[in-house]
Amino acid sequence: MSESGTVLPPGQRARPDFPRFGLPKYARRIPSDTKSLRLEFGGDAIHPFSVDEGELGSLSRTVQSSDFHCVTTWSHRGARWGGYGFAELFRSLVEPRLLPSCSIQLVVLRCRDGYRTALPLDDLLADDVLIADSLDGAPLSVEHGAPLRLVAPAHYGYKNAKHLKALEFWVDERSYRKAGIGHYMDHPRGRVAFEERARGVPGVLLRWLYRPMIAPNVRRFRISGGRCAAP
Ligand SMILES: Nc1nc2c(c(=O)[nH]1)N[C@H]1C(S)=C(S)[C@@H](COP(=O)(O)O)O[C@H]1N2
Ligand SMILES: [Mo]
Repeated sequence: MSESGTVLPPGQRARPDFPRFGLPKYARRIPSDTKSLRLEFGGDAIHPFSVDEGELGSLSRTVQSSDFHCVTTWSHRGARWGGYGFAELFRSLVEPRLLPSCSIQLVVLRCRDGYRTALPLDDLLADDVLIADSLDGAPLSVEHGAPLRLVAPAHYGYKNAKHLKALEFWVDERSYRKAGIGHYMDHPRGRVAFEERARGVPGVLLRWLYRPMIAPNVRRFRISGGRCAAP
């Protein structure tokens, strides 16, 4: 976890606000349901199941402050997230449903706006990874991924999936990686400290490519008076 007051990771610049952001394709996609606390669990390594508010509420809550780093080089410092620790959620809900002689390598995160990304299970088991439902003491807003989002501070923003719908636990990553060439942007890990901005392209180079895109994209993602439709 990188706390305010420390040096920013390579190539990042702080901005005072915390804009709604993402790939342009998702700018106008607000999920029709941003309220129900339902999460689905699947993938080839577990017995599928789903949880609702009640089961989530039985897990212990945690609060954590961390910096948020978008791959396009903007960072928002000192966000205070509240929610459920991923590791505890995994140990108490997922591990008991693990299929015999299966080990999990990859977790695919699917979102209610159609967005998806993936991380190795080991990265998600870090202490500072949360399934968050609050930000800075208030319920998570639609802008920031209501009702539930992933918070993985050591990973770029694009791994911090908003509007979570399902988590899939896979034995290996073949089925995910072969799913399209569009995935070249999605680095298998996307660690901020190592500037893993994208697969196959040096992170340093992408800084210069991405920076001019920030301002227009922040405008594109601004939610103003009902212009966003359900997907
Ligand atoms: N469902 C969903 N999650 C998403 C995205 C998205 O478009 N849809 N964009 C990602 C990107 S690129 C970033 S930088 C962060 C932005 O989070 P914010 O809108 O809370 O600033 O969300 C990430 N998670
Ligand atoms: Mo991002």
